[in-house]
Amino acid sequence: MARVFSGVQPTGNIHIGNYLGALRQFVELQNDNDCIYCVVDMHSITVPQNPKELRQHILDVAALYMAIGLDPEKAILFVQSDVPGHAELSWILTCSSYTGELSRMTQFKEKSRNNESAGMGLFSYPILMAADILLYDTEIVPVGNDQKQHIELCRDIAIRVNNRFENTFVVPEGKYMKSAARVMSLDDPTNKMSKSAENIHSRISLLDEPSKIKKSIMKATTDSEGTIRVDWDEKPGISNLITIYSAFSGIDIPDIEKKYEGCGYGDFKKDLVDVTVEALTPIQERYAEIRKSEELKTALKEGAEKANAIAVPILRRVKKKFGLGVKK
Ligand code: ATP
Ligand code: LTN
Repeated sequence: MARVFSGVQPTGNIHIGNYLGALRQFVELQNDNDCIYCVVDMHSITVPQNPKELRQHILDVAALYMAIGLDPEKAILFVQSDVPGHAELSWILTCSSYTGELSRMTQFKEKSRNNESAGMGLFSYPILMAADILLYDTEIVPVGNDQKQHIELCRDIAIRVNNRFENTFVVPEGKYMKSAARVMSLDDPTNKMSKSAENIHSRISLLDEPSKIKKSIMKATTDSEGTIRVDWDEKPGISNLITIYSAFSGIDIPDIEKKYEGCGYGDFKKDLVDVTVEALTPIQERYAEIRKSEELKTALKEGAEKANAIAVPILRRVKKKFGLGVKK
């Protein structure tokens, strides 16, 4: 049994990129591992949030966790700010990090674009993420490919501290999906599908209605060649759609290419709409039930208590190594 930890931000619009790239593996891992999954609300305030909407989005993501099959009896589900150790460890790690390594993070560079008034939270975001992971002696972190650089930074910080104070942290490993680890935007397949992109047809959210799914897929960017085959360099749009088809249907990519030999993009896209709607409908039905139930809040409250019980002794160990505090 390995300790597994991962988190998702409560920023609305959880999309099929988040699901296929990360959330899907959360479910598989919960049967044979000691899993902890968090709604990282403190990460979301790195950009301004409307408090009322944020509270709703926290519950939305937690309900989605359960709707995709995470079971609070098997995995700990909780909200980051309900466990104070995340913020505390984050400061300790801040003092073991370098401004240089943080300024090299591509996510920060993209989001701040050299703007002097870019938030400090955006800059130190990867340190809070490292704290999330190290607070639980995590061994495995299932995430999308886009998080590789943040995981490497977390490992670097853990190793650096261990070199100073032996056996302070467990050094974690990232776990990335083999296929669909990076789902691309439907309107610009050279960029990853993102919650924050302006065009809603660039993504398919897990809670989209069939008519919206259809519109987004039918509008998706392809190319003028007209054959259904994967070629990420020349045909990123259709390659992305085939990958999504494969991930939802469980059919291997070469079999999909064979099945659609001689067919046009229109026919393939129509089938992709059906495959996607079929995969998302049961999730949406469970979501509607869980979101309005009391079971959700109870699960999160119990989850926070269980998470805190694991975090407290680990934080005590870390503080002791650094010589902090006098309370036993
Ligand atoms: P976005 O860019 O859409 O705002 P994010 O990475 O900021 O996404 P999170 O909610 O924190 O959003 O991400 C949850 C998980 O989804 C992470 O493990 C991340 O790696 C993964 N993920 C996000 N976008 C994609 C994508 N397009 N393809 C595959 N995985 C993704
Ligand atoms: N930065 C991550 C979300 C995240 C996370 C974590 C993922 C915050 N803390 C700890 C894994 C482990 C992202 O996906 N954007």
